Amino acid sequence: MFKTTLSTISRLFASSFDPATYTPPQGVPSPTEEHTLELYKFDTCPYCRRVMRTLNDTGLMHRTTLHDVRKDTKAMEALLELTQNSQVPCLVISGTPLLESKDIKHWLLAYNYHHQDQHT
Ligand SMILES: N[C@@H](CCC(=O)N[C@@H](CS)C(=O)NCC(=O)O)C(=O)O
Repeated sequence: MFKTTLSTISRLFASSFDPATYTPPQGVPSPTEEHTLELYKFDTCPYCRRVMRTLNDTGLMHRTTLHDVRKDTKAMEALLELTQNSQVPCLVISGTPLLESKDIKHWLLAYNYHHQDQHT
């Protein structure tokens, strides 16, 4: 019932996105399972801020490890190793990188939908 209501609200306020029927891009872990979450970002990046807002809104922030690629050279090296690219934001889901803020946001909303009882 609660999930149905949430799904309806999110459909109304987040255009056509529905966390209940979301399927991740190929090779990206399913949000229905438990995962470790890491976010590579930097503070003035607007796309990173969008993802940070989603982490805050969903309550997932406290269980996400943040890496600032502008403050931590080791973090930038790790990002380059993972993606062969310096693009942020990059969400690393149990070791698998996901780029593009919109895709990251959708994955997080779906993850929150399936795990909200565990982290609130
Ligand atoms: N379409 C991407 C854009 C991300 C983007 O442009 N990020 C910039 C920082 S604001 C970046 O990482 N630039 C460095 C690079 O691409 O190597 C998204 O929505 O995530």
